[in-house]
Amino acid sequence: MANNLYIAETPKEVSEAKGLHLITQNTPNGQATQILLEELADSYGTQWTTTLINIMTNEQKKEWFLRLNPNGRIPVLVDNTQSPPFSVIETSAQLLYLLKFFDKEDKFGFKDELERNEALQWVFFWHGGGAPYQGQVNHFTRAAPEKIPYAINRYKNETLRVYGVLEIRLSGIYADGPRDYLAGKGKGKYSIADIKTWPWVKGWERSGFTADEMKPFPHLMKWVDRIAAREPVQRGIGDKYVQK
Ligand SMILES: N[C@@H](CCC(=O)N[C@@H](CS)C(=O)NCC(=O)O)C(=O)O
Repeated sequence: MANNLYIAETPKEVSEAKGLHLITQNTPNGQATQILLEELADSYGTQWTTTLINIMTNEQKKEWFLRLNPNGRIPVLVDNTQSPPFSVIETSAQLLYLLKFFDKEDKFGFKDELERNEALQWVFFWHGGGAPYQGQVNHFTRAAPEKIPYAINRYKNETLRVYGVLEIRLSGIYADGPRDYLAGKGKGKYSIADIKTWPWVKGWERSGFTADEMKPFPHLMKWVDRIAAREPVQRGIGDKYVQK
């Protein structure tokens, strides 16, 4: 198959990248893939290169970008070790791709099929039921040209509701007691389910929620701190991904 992913306008650092290449911006969606790459680097020495773009300039709507992701959104992960190079769109699909090809020991996934499915359940839950709603909170509270109370309340309430779902899960109130992570037996194991969800939930304050509004979610708040303490997580949201 011919390689039609790259054209003359494609930035050279993208078209000439040799291995894994991530095109990202340091947003919650970008951070999910950034964090897993940093985790894989620590566990396996995985290497990749990164292009930072600024979505405010609409770089992601240009043809060179749409060839990599017709959806015109970051992040995009291109695997240039495949022939032809293989582009992966959507954060959750990127996490699954990285698990499949770069996490041979299932450190961030599971060998057991039921645990593996459990991780998928929480990845899908956040991909479809969390991120889009908290994203709308951010839009209507920070970016919208007018403040529309109906929209702000609707998306804030739905985001609080899904925080409540995570709290039920982590508190184990209807199961076997508290757990440390979203998926896995017993107290769970840190996995792509947490990596997908955490970059959004950790931004509760930035999304305009108050400490009072977060009070009903003590297990969720502890989970936020537990994951924040990981060094690769700090790198995955850190300076390296901030455009200078
Ligand atoms: N479902 C997508 C969402 C990606 C997304 O919404 N990216 C945002 C930044 S967080 C973006 O690129 N926005 C710019 C735009 O929509 O033009 C994913 O999980 O990758």
